[in-house]
Formats: sequence, C-alpha cells, structure tokens
Amino acid sequence: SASGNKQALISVSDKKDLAFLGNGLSDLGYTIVSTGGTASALESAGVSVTKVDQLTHFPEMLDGRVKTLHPNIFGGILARRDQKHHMEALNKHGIGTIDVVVVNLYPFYDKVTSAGGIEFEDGIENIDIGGFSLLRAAAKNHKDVLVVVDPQDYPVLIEFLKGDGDDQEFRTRLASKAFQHSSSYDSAISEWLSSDKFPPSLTVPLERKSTLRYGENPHQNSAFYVDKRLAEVNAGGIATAIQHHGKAMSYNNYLDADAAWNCVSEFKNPTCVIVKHTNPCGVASRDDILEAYRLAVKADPVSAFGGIVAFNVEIDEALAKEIREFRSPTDGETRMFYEIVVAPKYTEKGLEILCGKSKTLRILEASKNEKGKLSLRQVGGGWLAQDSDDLTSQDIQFKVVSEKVPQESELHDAEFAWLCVKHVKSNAIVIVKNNCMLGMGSGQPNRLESLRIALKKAGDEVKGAALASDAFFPFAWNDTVEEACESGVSVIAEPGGSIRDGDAVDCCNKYGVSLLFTNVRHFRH
Ligand code: 93A
Repeated sequence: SASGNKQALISVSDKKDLAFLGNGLSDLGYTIVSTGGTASALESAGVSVTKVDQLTHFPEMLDGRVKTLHPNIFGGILARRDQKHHMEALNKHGIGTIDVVVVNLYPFYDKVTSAGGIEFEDGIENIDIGGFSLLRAAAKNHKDVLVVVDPQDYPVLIEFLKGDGDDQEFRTRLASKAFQHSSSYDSAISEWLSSDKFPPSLTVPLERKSTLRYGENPHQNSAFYVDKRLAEVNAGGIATAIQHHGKAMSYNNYLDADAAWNCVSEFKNPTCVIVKHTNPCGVASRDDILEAYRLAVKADPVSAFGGIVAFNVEIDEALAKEIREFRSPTDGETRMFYEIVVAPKYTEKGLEILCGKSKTLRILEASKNEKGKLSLRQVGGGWLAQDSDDLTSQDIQFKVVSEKVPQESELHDAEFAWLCVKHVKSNAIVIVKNNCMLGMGSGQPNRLESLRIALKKAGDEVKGAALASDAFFPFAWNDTVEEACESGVSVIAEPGGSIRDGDAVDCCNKYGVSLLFTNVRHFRH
C-alpha cells in the first residue's frame, strides 16, 4: 500500500465487538481506515485509525450520503493483484490496496419494520449505498480481499489472518455471505417501496442452517433454511429454537415440532400438547402441569408414543421426572417414548433429568412465534402465500344459535376445542371436556369419518363434552350433526355458513344440544 502497511477498511452500523476487531487487526499490523462514526468508536476503544477523508481528500458530504464512494477507496479494493496494469494504475494514482473490508449496512429492515413504523424520508435515508457497494466490490474481488458482513465472523477472520496458510474456500464463503446479505437487503427495499400491504413481492432471504440426514424419506436429500430476516428481528419460532440435547433434528422432526410448538403457544394456562405427524393428538390445560401432561398422554397413548411433547411452561425437576418415568396408560408398564420435547425454558435440574432419559431425545428450547408472518407453501412450479392464521379466542365470538344456551363450563370447553381444532388437519373434529382433549379426527376426506374417529377415541367420556369442527357441516340429519348429538355431546362449535345451517339448528334443538357459530373457518389442508 501507499503507507507500506496492509490496510483494512471498517465501516459499520452495528458497533458491536469493534474493540476486539480493531485491536486484532492492529496487532496484525493493519492500518485501519474508517468512516466517521466507526472511527470515533474505534478511537474510544484505543485503536488508532485513518479517516477515509485522508484517503479520498474529500470530506464526508451530503449528510453522509457520500463517504466512501471514491476511486481511492474502490480502486484499492477492486484492483486485480495479478494484473500488472491494475497495480501500475494504483501506483500512478497513489492508491494503496485494501485487503480486508468489514462492513455492515444501515439497518434498513429493522428500521422499516420497527414498532410504530417509520417516516418515508427516514426509510429512504436508511438505504445504504456506499457500504453496500464496498461489500459487493470486496466480495467480487474475494480472491484477494476478505469481506466480513457479520460481527459473528470477527473471531474467525482474526484467526484466519493469524494463520500462515491461505484458504480460498474461506474467502469464497465470506463473499457468498456478503452477496447473500446484499441481495436480501435490496429485496427488503424493493418490497418496502412496492407496497406495505398484501400481497408482497416475495424475496425471502434464506440461509442454510443445516443439511439434514434425509428428507421425509431416506431416499430424499434435504436441508433446513432459516429466514434470516425473521431471525435478525428475533421473531422466534422453531427455526431458531436451541437444541440442548439429542440426535440431530430430522425433516419430519422440524415439521412436527413446529406443529406442537404453534399449538401449545395458543394457550394461556399451563398446557401440554402432544403431536404425532403434525396433528395434536393430546392436549390438556391444568394448573398442575404434571396432571396436564398425564391427561395429554391419556387422550391417545398409542399415538403419543414416539410423538412430540410440547409445554408452554418451564420444565422443572418434577415435570422432567414425570416425563422420564410416566408409563403408557395402555399397559401401565412401557415407559413413554418421545422424539422431541419442546418448552420455552428448563431449570438446570429439569434439563439434566431429561437428558438422562435417552441419548436420542431431542430437547428444544423455543421462543414464541411472532404473529403477522407470511405462510408459504410450495406447489409444482410455484408458491402459495397467505397471512398466517393468527386468530386467537379473543378474536372469536361464539354465537348461540340453538334453544339451549351452554353453561359457562361448556362454553369454556367449546373455546378450548376451538383452539385445538385450528391445529388439526382438515377435516378436523375435536372433542374436549374440562380443558382436556378427549379425542380428535383429522385429515379425513369426509367429515363424518373424522367425527367417528374422534368419537371412538373419546369413548364413554364424550357425554357432556364439547365438540368443535374446523368447517361447517354440509349435512345435519342422518349425518354429522345428528351422530354428534346422539353421542351425547352437550355443545357443538362450528363456523356456520352452510345452506343447511337451519337443519343443524333444528337437529341440535331436537337433541337439546347447544350450537355455537363462530363465523370463522380454520381449514388446514
Ligand atoms: O450513505 S452511504 O450510503 N454513503 C457512503 O458512502 C457510505 N460508506 C459507508 N453510507 C455509507 N457507509 C455506511 O456507513 C456503512 O455501510 C456503515 O453502515 C455506515 C457507517 O458509518 P459511520 O462509520 O459513520 O457510523
């Protein structure tokens, strides 16, 4: 370089770990070139810096819109070290090479998605131009320039520079990360400008989190991707859950854990949900979470075996012991076996006991999914996008349309069944009594079959229970509604909206059953 030293350019919005980075690079003999705010932060951490304006001979201008955009900076990054005429051009103009570029951009996505929103002008000012160009220039010339966009990579950068060997793969990986960042950055801007309403122009920035052993079946390759933007704003969900123990998560594990976590997160009271093949097959709420757990298993012990257990409360020693020891109600002997346990928290002792249950048991700590997210599904050659189904029981009114008015406890059970049925594949029927699922029927192409499965699982306990259906009943007499009434349920909750709603009302009146219309459908195809 012109100064004879190797140069590193640092220009960052996120000033995290700057002292570590600055000192690390200085110790390795780098001259550090920096923009205004970054330079101040480095100086106050005791790192000496050269300001960009000393290289560009221009002040940072236009309120910072033009800081680094100059041939003396970009020449030093983009020159091909193996091209004689490139190096001669640098020499001729007194430009030194820049071999390390550390940039992170104005936090555009955070700003435009921040609570309360942001003025349009503010959004515009948060569009990073110079930093963005630095990133792309350095990434283009990654053969000779190291580019770092993520503060988490500072330690590996320093380690790499300390080593004597070179590793093109490392350089390429950093470059790929930089382009991935710039591409999702621009996508966010384009989405913001195009519209703030649905439907969005879709550009989801995905980062491969892991390669999975296989997909839904062993002959299918598979990987797991996190939505980087959601991760950056800590939107929660199964993608960012911490795995404390157990075998690596599989493709099906992710699907099932997601289903269990989404369902259990619906409930305010201490609740246990057991999921098998994405369907909740046991759900119970109790002040005593141990009892909730036992009841959730009891709803369908055969299905619960090998399933996923989720809680919306911390797992402590007592609960962990219960999960470890509880024996299947089918024979009173076999210890229950699970693929995964998910909870928002674990006590130290609770975690220790669960880890001792089995080597393979996956133990996940998840944080609650933020609402208002987009739900995407693939079809041949395209994607379907929709708002996620975020309605809660507070959003739903249960309108009594029968002569019989439900008692408070019956209404409560109907609400509980309604929260469950939302998470069961259509056609979905759920039967609930006393805050506990007694039976469910899922995924049948006809509703009568789902009803019969749910009734069979509920057995004699169905008397006086509440029943919820994810969609309306197209037929009542000699069909679903009448069979439900004959079984002894005391209240039925359904969306309503069928041309034969009148039949459903008449039928419930004949049997003295309460009928509630929610006006909301919860298909899950
Ligand atoms: O407004 S800019 O697009 N113009 C530039 O020339 C420029 N160069 C770097 N923003 C620019 N940057 C960005 O400034 C970096 O990406 C970084 O996020 C930020 C650091 O500014 P400071 O060091 O003053 O805090």
